Amino acid sequence: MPFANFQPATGVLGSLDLLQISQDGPVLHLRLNRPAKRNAISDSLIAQIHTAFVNLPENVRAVLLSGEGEHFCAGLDLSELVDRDTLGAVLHSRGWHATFDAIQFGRVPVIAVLQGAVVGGGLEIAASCHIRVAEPSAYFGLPEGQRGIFVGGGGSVRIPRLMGTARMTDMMLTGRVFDAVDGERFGVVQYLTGPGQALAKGLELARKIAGNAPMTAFAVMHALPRIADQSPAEGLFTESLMSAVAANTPEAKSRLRAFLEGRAPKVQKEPASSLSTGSPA
Ligand code: 1HE
Repeated sequence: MPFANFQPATGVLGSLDLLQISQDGPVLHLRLNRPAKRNAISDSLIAQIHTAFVNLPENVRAVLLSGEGEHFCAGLDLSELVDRDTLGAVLHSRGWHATFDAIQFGRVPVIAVLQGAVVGGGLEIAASCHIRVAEPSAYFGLPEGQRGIFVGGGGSVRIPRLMGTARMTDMMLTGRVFDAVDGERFGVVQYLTGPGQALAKGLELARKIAGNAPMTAFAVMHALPRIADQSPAEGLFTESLMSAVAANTPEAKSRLRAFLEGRAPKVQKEPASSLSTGSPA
């Protein structure tokens, strides 16, 4: 258990043998647990990730997603790819979409903690999370181009929204791999930490996020990306509806009252920290 106080999950979540899941209060830590295969995503692993995200305990408010071992995730388990026919391949890709949608459009924000290889489907799962924290060892690649295949786990939709279509095109055509510093520069990584510090930083962020009003988490996760896909006029209209819904929750009213009565913290600059540089994006 990398964190003191975290208790191993029980029930459905405890039965998933390719994941290690533990929980401390509102924060759930989900680790990909196939380090001998560099956490390559097999059919069983993708199914278990889906099961985990659609069965999060009611009291969970934030999830930390990390990979066991030196690499976050080596992407698709290539040993399972060769025997699939065309329909099987389409259905396989749709299964990945369902799983990564369950992450991106689930109930609670997910923070990915990245180290070593974040490649292929590993970058696709990281892109479906809401915040990415990286160790200096993290590196990013899309070897699909070199393997003669294409992304199939939502990468063509999510990755350009982080780094831009031109950078993704370059990665796929030339096999370009970039490091954690460029990952932050290109908008894939929001926090780049010192060595061995990303999990702690991820946990700190998860605890902060878990303290937010659930409606705010919902609005950020569900309204924000949809508004980004809408025309400006539709986006502004959706924003008005979402902001009215959020402002009318009892929790928003009590938080606003607390500020007006001097009981809530003011907005403050973060203290300079050696642990993290926040990306300007
Ligand atoms: C794997 C996989 C895998 C490792 N599928 N078995 N992804 C890739 O093209 C990345 C392929 N992997 C690598 O380039 C390297 O393994 C790593 C850079 C990630 C790590 O290198 P290293 O030296 O630490 O490990 P290794 O010795 O290469 O691998 C250890 C074992 O993991 C080895 O198995 P073993 O039985 O010989 O010990 C590897 O075969 C196995 N392994 N990666 C299967 N990916 C929905 S579409 C998504 C499309 C994609 O994701 S394409 C990208 C696929």
